[in-house]
Amino acid sequence: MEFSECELGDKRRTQRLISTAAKTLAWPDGSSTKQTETWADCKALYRLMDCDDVSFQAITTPHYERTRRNGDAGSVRLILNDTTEINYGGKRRAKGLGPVGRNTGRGFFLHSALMRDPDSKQVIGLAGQELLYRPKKKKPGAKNARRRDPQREQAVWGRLIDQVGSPPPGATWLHVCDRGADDYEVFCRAYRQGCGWVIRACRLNRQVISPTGERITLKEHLAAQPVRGLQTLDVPATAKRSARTAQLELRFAPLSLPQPKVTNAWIREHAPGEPLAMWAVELLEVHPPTEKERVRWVLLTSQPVETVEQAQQIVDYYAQRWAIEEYHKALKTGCQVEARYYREAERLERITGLLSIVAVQLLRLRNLADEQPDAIAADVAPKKWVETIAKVRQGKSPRSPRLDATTMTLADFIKHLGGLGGHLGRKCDGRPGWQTLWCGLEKLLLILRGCDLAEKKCG
Ligand SMILES: [Mn+2]
Repeated sequence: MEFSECELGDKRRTQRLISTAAKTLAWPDGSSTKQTETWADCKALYRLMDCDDVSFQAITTPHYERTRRNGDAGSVRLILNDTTEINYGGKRRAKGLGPVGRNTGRGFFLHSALMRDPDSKQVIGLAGQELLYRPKKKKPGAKNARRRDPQREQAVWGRLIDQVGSPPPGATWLHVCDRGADDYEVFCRAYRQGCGWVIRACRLNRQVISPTGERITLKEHLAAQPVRGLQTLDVPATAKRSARTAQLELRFAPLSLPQPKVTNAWIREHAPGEPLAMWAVELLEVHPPTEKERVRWVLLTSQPVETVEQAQQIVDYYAQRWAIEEYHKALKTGCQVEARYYREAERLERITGLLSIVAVQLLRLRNLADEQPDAIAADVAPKKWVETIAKVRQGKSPRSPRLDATTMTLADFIKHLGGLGGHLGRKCDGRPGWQTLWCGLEKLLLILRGCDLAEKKCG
């Protein structure tokens, strides 16, 4: 279904893409030769990945278009934007790749917009993506000249917002972005598309206009606000610090953002005449262990924030940004996008297009198990999968010795799928990780094929 609307210049190519995607889903972390199984299939896949009509955009656009139709009047959808680097390593000999990492790796960047329903927490799909290369040498010039440059790397945030476009009538789309997107042009582009935003502020010393018309810095404006709430946050341990519970103060205020002094041609032509009205929400840790470790989120949003509940809603929207980091993991760890051995950048781009949509499906399956653990698995996953899991894993779980496909919950289904992939399922093991799940899926599909063959022979 995901690929049937692709315009690749030939119906047979579309068919080939569909069958390739099905095989990739069955073995997401296999290399192309493993996924195709026969030499003829493999050659056909290589030929497909060699076609000029089969571009990254041609493979992925129908999926984006379907995602963008989502959202009834009155509904809210988050569009989580972020960039990840696809790094094939420094030793990779492939034509056309650019520098990534600290200029030691070779590859490209993938900037994605993932749509999510903030209430059901369901990932809907990708609303747009752009693949980009970092120029070999950094352009010389002063900071201001770089800010005027329409080709600067930061411009991708705005371009993707335009690619995603406007929401259906009555629906609210909120672009959720990290500090990389704190740029006047990004706000303007979202505003012009009729979209809202929740963007973490990067520069706290930027000039804003307070409701009384004063020009002050964002930092000063927030410091002048009363504390509106207190909350705690569990900060997990890392290699450098121990875990702690942070005490946070909540502040919020309306403001407007004036056009910056350093502009570019697009801003001069398209920016609204008056300063952009928005709200700021701040979470500030009161007693941090050191100044460097202080938790501080300053979020700029188009949504009115007049009550503590509304402020917490904005914080919750921003916290849902982790889903795009999960998506990147599904793409890299689950689908092994960086372990594809084509020799030309164009071919690597095409396979990345295919895998980026497969990764959405994988992420969706695991999220569903997290959010609706008690849902009946047979309603969501293919019935045959559930029946087979129930048979194969019969008696493997001491607490529920009898497995019944009609009553098996989604949480149990994922647990047993992880079990097939080698997850021990002890309390200390947590939930199965990406790789374990795909191992389990791979085995399950092999079992299903065996069953199919046996049925054909006997029947
Ligand atoms: Mn980022």
